[in-house]
Amino acid sequence: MDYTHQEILRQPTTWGKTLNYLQEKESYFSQFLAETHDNVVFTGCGSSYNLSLVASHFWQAGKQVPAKGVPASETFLFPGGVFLPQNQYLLFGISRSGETTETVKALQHFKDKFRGKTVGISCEENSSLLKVADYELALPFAREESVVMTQSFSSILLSLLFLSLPPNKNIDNLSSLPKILEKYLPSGEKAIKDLASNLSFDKFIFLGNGPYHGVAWEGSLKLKEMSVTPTETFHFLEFRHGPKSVVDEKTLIIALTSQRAFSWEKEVVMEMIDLGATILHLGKNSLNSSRAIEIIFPEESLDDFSLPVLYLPFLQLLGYYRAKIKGLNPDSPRHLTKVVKI
Ligand code: F1P
Repeated sequence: MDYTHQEILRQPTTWGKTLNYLQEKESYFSQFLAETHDNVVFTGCGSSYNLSLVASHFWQAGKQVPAKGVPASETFLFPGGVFLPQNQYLLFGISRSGETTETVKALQHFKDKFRGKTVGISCEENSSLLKVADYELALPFAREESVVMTQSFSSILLSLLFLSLPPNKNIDNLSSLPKILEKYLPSGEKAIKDLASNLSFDKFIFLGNGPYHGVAWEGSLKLKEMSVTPTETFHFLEFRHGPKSVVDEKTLIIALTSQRAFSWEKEVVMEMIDLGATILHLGKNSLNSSRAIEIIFPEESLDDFSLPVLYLPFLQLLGYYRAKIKGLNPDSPRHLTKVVKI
């Protein structure tokens, strides 16, 4: 078993370690959460940017504070579109390595030009990012050998979910996740491996709304990075406005449905089935269609706060098995390195 696969399957254990870490550090977190700020920005590169998209949705919805996720390069190339000089910010820099040039530069530039405090989140304790930041979240137990982000991504997301907990939720909403993931991984992995082996698909479309949209982008990036497969990502209803023209019998749509908008999302999926698409559906409720391969999580405790992170390991496995069936090495993705330094 190569290390990318091992690290994907190790996520129930790593999530348990993450949740323990978060409870231990809760008083430290309250320090930066108490910093005066009227806006929150999450930033990173690649998978860490996708993470920023998910985190920003939960933060605004949970904390009722304006929040956005932006690529690190935007914060210093087009700062006027990200920050306002008169506002006070909490800027989260996300980087597994803590050495990605753009992300370190994003925090340095912000500290020079704008008002507020910075929080660095990394798996590397002595990294440049954590040295630049005012506050830090270090997750060394989520380190990985894989070039692409797997357990590091889901562990950092779990941490940001914890920090964004709305008043009506507590860590109990997250503490059941390791056991639930452990329960579904074996059957989910088999379904994903079978589907990934179907070489008739030549188009892969990821659909996700709200907090699932950043997860859709991450699943799309995993498939692209590991298996060198062109992919696209949309919000469900956006897919009707033109992009659906590509749908045919060779199209696989990866539908990450929600609880809140399931009826809207199901309508789009059924339309695409009529156009010939096959569906990989991750959700809480079944589509009840023979054209959908489904991994359903019916647990009462799961909702739109906890389901997005639960979908991740299965999306990672799709990229992993697609790479394997194409004779590629997921541990060494084409053209990629673990860190981009410029
Ligand atoms: C960011 C990143 C990854 C990408 C690849 C290269 O790394 O762009 O998102 O998948 O591994 O590095 P980091 O800033 O999170 O260390």
